[in-house]
Parts: sequence; C-alpha cells; structure tokens
Amino acid sequence: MNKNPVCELLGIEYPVIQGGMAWIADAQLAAAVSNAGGLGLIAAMNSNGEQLRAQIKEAKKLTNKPFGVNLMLMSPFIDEAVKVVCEEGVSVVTTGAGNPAKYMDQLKAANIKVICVVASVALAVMVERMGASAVIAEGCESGGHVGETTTMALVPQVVDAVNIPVIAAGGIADGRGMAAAYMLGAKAVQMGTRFLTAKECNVHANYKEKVLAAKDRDTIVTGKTLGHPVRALKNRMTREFQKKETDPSTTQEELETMGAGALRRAAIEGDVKYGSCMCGQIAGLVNSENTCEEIITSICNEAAALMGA
Ligand code: TUI
Repeated sequence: MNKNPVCELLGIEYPVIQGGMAWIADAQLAAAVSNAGGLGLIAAMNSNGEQLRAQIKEAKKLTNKPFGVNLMLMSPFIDEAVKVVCEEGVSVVTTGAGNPAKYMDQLKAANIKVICVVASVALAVMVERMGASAVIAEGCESGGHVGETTTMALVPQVVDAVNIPVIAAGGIADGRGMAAAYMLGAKAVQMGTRFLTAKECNVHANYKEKVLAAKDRDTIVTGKTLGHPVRALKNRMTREFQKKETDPSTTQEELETMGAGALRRAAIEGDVKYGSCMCGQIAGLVNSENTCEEIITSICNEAAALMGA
C-alpha cells in the first residue's frame, strides 16, 4: 500500500479515515485513530465555535500526527466552525450532508485540504471543479444522514466521473469490505460504525452495547419526508417516528421536534430506547470492542492478504 494517493495527500500511514460522527467523534477518538496511522476526525456538528476550538486544541495535545474536522453542512454552527478550522490551521476537513460551495474558497484560502462526502456523481463532479482534494463516496448502507445509492453502485460511478482520489464509505467494517472498495476503484476507506465501538470512543456504553449486539436487519431509515433521511438502530423512537411519518395528520414541525436532540439523548445520555442510535447496516459484523490500532492494522492486513499483496 506504498504510494497510496490518499496517504500521500494526507501524510498518513494507512488509508483509513474515521467517520465524523456527530456527538461521538471527539478529540480523543480522532487522536487515537491518527496515532494508529489513520486519519482521525473531530465532528464539528454538535459544537459551537469555541467548543470546537477546544476540541482541536485537545487533539493537538494528544497527537502530533495529522487529524481533521468533519464539517456537517446542516449544522446551526457551520459558519463559526469554518472560521475556527481556518484560524486553527487544521490541515484537512471533510464536508457532509450538503453542497460545500459556499465555504470552498474560504477553506482553500486557508490552505486546508477539503474532502467532500458525496452521495451522487453530480456532486462529486461539482466539488472536483471547486477544488476538492478527494471525495468520499458514501453509500446508503452507512449510518446517520444517508443518500439513496448503495456503496456498490455509487463508488465505481464516482471513480469513473472524477480524477481526484475516491474514498469509499458505507457498509465497510473489515478487510473484505476494504478489498471490495479497492476493486471498485477506491483508494481508501472511511468507517464510522467500526470506530463507534472502538475502546477509545467515548460514546455512551448503552449505545456501544446496542451496536455490538445489532444484527444485519436492525437498522431503519426514517425522516425521508423531512428531506433528511437518517439510518439508525430500530427502537421505540424509530417505531413511533415511522408511525407518525406515515400518518397524514402529522405536521413537519411535530416530526422535527421528535427528532431534535435524539442523537444527543442516545450518545451522551445513553437513552437507547427513545434516542437515535445512528449506525450503519454493517453493525451485524461489528461484534467486539477493539483499540483503534487493532481495528486499523487488522483491516489493512486482511485486505492486503485478500488482494495478494
Ligand atoms: O453527514 C453524514 N452523516 C451524518 S450527519 C449526522 S448529524 C444529524 N443529526 C441529526 C439529524 C440528522 C443528522 C449524522 N450522520 N454523511 C455524509 C453524507 N452526506 N451522506 C450523504 C451526504 C450527502 C447527501 C446529499 C451530501 C450531499 C448531498 O447533496 C447535496 C446537494 O445539494 O446536492
């Protein structure tokens, strides 16, 4: 895996990126992934500017390796977050859940490498033109905010449409998934669900246990009627949400209120019955809590063996 374009671009040892999971991906997780040779990301979604700055400063103390920040474009703090990553000299950001056009020039002017999460060929082509350094083609097997196309179908179509490196995400949690991503033309992988169960991940223990116990059909996508579909583990919350979503008398406001704060309730408070346990379809494969180093080395070794390297 020498001369991997994503490793060269980012100055990392292994082509493995940790997903920027809102309320979950903090400085400690990001630093653990980066110290293990991958690219750790701090999620900016749930932080105002000063909270994000504190997380970046903490990560700088915990690692001298490159790490990044995930900018969730639907976040109420997005303008502050962009300003802070520019001021703090973060080397790379990923963007997700929208079109990053508005922020691209500002980020590039601050010498930040921008890697955009895309769920379509059209957006991949657009962000390449805007100067993105790479794209993450994320299939709808992933957890949290999802597009409509699977990883298997999305990755090769994005690979054919752009000249920048493509990183595959959605449904990848072991060496087989990584090898498959390579066969589709990806040069690296991003994993969320696998790192959610890492030893260094500070998500509430109830949430972690639920992901470790989940099987293949335990996730569901809700929120399509609101325009931001979200994949999470099935529980009382998703059942009630689904019931309301299919009831024509339910208003958008009712649904928005129900969804608000749901991820925080699960990830921070441990309410896995009435919170949103966002998680990918690959959860059924994720059965053990491991260190970030174990996760990264095992997936890369397994993929290399499968590819006959
Ligand atoms: O962003 C994610 N996953 C997320 S963000 C999140 S936080 C949240 N909290 C409460 C409610 C909802 C979300 C949890 N998970 N992944 C990256 C991603 N981006 N997946 C899909 C996309 C995407 C989809 C459509 C990117 C762009 C897009 O189109 C934009 C356009 O205008 O064309």
